[in-house]
Amino acid sequence: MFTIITGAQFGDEGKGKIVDLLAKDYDIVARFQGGNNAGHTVRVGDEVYKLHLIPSGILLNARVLIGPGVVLNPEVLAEEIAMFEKHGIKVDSEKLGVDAKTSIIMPYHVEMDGLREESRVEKIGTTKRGIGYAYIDKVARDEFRMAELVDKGRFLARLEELAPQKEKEIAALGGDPKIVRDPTLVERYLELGKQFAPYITDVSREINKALDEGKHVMAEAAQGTHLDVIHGTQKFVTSSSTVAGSACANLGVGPTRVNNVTAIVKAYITRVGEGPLPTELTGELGEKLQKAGGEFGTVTGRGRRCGWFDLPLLKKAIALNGYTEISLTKLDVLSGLNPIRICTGYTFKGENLDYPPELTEDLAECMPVYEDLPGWETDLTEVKAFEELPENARNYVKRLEELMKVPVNYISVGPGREQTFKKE
Ligand code: 2SA
Ligand code: GDP
Ligand code: MG
Repeated sequence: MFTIITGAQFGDEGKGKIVDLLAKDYDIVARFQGGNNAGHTVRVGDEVYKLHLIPSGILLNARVLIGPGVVLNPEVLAEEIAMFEKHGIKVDSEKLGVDAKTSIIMPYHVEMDGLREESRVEKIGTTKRGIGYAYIDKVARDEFRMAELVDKGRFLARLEELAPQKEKEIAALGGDPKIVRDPTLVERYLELGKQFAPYITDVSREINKALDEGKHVMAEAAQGTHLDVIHGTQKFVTSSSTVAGSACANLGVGPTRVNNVTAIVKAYITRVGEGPLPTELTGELGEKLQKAGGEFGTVTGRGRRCGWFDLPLLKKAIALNGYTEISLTKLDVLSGLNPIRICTGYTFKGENLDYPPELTEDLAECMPVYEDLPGWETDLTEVKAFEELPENARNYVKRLEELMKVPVNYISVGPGREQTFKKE
């Protein structure tokens, strides 16, 4: 069985939590794109794990894989492994595999991301983790791959080949070209390479073999559908493809093998960084949602912008991903709000739209049209079954389901593993 899980909005829908919850039924969980711009939070009891690279299936028995479409900062991977070992969770090569072709984020990529973002008049609001520049080098065929990181001879030869060009690029952005061949950084990367050598694997081969043997494999996306580099709200997007089809291409698994495509959908919407968000709530209500939902970037700590549920954007996400089921998260955060609004369409240049316009600049001009539903006061965080929800909360979920036309399987009412139940 092959399941792909993606975020249906702008990221931070609670992918980490749901992947952790579902991972008990999977033999392999694999990350297929992005890098340490991602922050996936898994809470188990009193422990909170913020994962950037290692898939959120790590806490259960699944083997976890980092695919060749990921951009990997080796220092961050080392920190993550050390963090788990401190918690008594061994992350050896039995548990974790990294593809030989995974692209490496170099210190100069991080530097270039920061310099470019600073110099932009109209910012994107990147996480400044070097993601875009690592992907530029991948596409330009100027990247370091994992196979080079773990082999001193190959690494130094590649550095020799690439350094002159990289030095020019950094200087052009106003940075110090010395970072490219900085001996301390080079030494550190070689050390990390040595540490990671045992983890090298062929992710496509492993997954296809597991599927042939009837095992269960899950692909875990990072960021969200509307941050997709091809289909998202350019230029306010990340540099990888975040939609379900990308899991097949990036992991090297044919589309004929996919069984389920699960959406993680927040009961409202958030966005971190710049770019249009038609239902954005500024002022007191927005702050209230931000506070109640703990809506602060898992990587950067930036406040996330909050808004009402946006159906047109969700319809597009359903089209782009072909979802078979939806896990609805953070329903608890809406307690105490009355009414609760659902954006069912937009007005744009005097017309009514029920689907987002294709261009970002047009989306930025869309005004939401709302349907109001009565709210509820009750705290939902202890609720254990759909029937236990207050009637208005049940009606909100049923109405969303009716509008989305995709069944809701799980409902999440808190960050903990146990704060989840099936809708049935
Ligand atoms: P980048 O760094 O090049 O990928 O930034 C480009 C845009 O993508 C957005 N982006 C994200 N949006 C939501 N969550 C992300 N992860 C972190 C989290 C974000 C954080 O889990 O909270 O801590 O700030 C993420 N990563 C990238 C980014 O905001 C830009 O709009
Ligand atoms: P991801 O990037 O999609 O994995 O999401 P993040 O971890 O960046 O952000 C989601 C945040 O919401 C985390 O702090 C989670 O612990 C928390 N969370 C997840 N599901 C729920 C929920 O149902 N209710 C509440 N209140 N918090 C949740
Ligand atoms: Mg996140």
